[in-house]
Amino acid sequence: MTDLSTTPDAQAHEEIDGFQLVIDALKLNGIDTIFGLPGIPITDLTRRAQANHMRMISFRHEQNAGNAAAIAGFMTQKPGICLTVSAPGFLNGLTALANATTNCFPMILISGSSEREVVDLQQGDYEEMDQLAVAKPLCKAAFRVLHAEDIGVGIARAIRAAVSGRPGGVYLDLPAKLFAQSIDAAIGRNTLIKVVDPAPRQIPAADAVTRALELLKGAKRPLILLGKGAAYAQADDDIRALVEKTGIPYLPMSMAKGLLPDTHDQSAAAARSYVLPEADVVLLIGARLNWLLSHGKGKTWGGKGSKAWGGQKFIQIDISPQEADSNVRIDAPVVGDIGSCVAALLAGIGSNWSKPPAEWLDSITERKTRNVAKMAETLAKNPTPMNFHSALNVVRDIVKANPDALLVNEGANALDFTRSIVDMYKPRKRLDVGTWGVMGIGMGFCVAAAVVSNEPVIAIEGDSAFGFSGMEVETICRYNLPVCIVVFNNNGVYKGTDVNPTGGTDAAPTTFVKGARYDKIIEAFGGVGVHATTPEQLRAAMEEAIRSRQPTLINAVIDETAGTESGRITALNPTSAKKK
Ligand code: ADP
Ligand code: TZD
Repeated sequence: MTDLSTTPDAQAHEEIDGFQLVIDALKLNGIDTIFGLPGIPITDLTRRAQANHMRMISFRHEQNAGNAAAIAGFMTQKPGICLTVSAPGFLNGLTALANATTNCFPMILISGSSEREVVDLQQGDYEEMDQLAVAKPLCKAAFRVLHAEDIGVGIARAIRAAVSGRPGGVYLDLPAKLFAQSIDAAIGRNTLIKVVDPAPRQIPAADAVTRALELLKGAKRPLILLGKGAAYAQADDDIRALVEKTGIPYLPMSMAKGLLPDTHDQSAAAARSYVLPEADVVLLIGARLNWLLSHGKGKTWGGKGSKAWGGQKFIQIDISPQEADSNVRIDAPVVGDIGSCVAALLAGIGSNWSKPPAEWLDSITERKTRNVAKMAETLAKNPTPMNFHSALNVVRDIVKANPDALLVNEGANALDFTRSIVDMYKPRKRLDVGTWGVMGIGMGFCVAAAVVSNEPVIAIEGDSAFGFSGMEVETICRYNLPVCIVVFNNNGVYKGTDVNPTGGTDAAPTTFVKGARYDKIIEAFGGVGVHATTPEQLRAAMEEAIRSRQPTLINAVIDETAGTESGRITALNPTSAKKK
């Protein structure tokens, strides 16, 4: 009998499986990193990704891997990839996918899933769940691939959906059986797609640009608002040129800080509560008029009642044509990608644009000077115990001395004070809780920030906030990432002073173990733990962490009476309307 395997034909026949096609499809599209957590059915996919020289960053909980993928997407404009197992792993990753979609970050959640026939008949498979149906309402698009030949199309569609138009989260369902399918290698490779122009430019209409310029030209008290869409767009030079050529004061939203250095003359951040109600024409660049901007109306904007329009005219640059008029009338929507829109405005502005009236600029400068002086006074105090201000005065100096470092930030007071006290100097360096104000992004963002940028990462974390992703300290140590975590430890959520009103032994719902030593957690994994009770100790520890690039966790003890309920958004906290 002839041994067929030795015939020339059989030797030439090479097969490729689903695992390899997934990896090849991602690599073909310039995706070189996966954030995930192994298990059935994707364990071999994680191994083979690493064997194929992808960076496979393995986490302790999928939500953190998902948050890492999302912020990698924000930083790079390429979809961040999160890889999970079925049902519970998928659900753990789903929060991050929904959060990415809400924040307009491009991300693809790839989850293995159980056997379709069993799932669809609800016969009780291992980790059975109709994941595609669950994901659909929570992301921008969701796809499933059943055949190895379709992997190329599946990945291509997922990439396009994530990064084109308004970026967002995409779910890709890959059933267990797909990975083991083998097809002819040449045929298989031919099915892969290198996506051409995944996020095509969207040029704004000329009349929309003219309308916007007319409105801006007539303004007496113009204001520019930069949102995280502007940071994402990577049109940094043109945005700066637009601000500087027009001479219009600007306000950066949280993650747009650093797009122009916060110390820029035209920054009106220190006079925010003055410029919002006083402005007559507001140019929004990649910022939505959602709750973070008080919906563009009400008292913040000079309106008489809580929902009354303040009289501002709005120009809104956004890639989503549906965004305009979501909260108040937009007089000049400019729909397109920010790079193209800002370039078109710049071209229309020409060289003889008159700067805003001096009266407007002078009154802003006056408020700024006053507020900055007041803040400097507060920052100079050195109370015992340390409070948010004296600790953040240190962080402010460290970030100033290390402008390339990334700053991850979550908490309530720890978030609000950091945002207003710590100046940023470069674009896309500040990564925070975003549109939802979600806790738990901390360590996932730190891992991605370090992996993507290779720059030092500083995390300023409320003690409650840190708890949501704290176990990833092990991940940070395992990959030896240059991350310096500072836990602002005030013994609880918002502060640590609540007591159980019944006098019972259970702790109050907002409090934690007093005097907890978060620094010990990182020591368990070989990192550097520091217990800091003074600004001097905090400064020395942060300087050393940045110098050494060693994973470091500083337990910064903050006065437990400092801070307010929900930080700056106390007003959103419902309390009983019932008269006491
Ligand atoms: P912030 O929270 O900083 O105010 P938002 O997340 O509310 O910012 O708004 C970001 C906006 O930017 C979204 O409406 C999104 O559609 C838009 N956007 C994101 N990327 C681009 C881009 N490349 N071009 C134009 N608009 C964009
Ligand atoms: N759960 C999730 C996922 N997100 C949330 N935002 C909350 C709960 C509610 N929440 C906030 O909005 S801030 C916060 C919680 C629990 C923590 C505040 O305490 P902290 O910070 O210790 O992190 P401060 O500095 O002590 O205020």
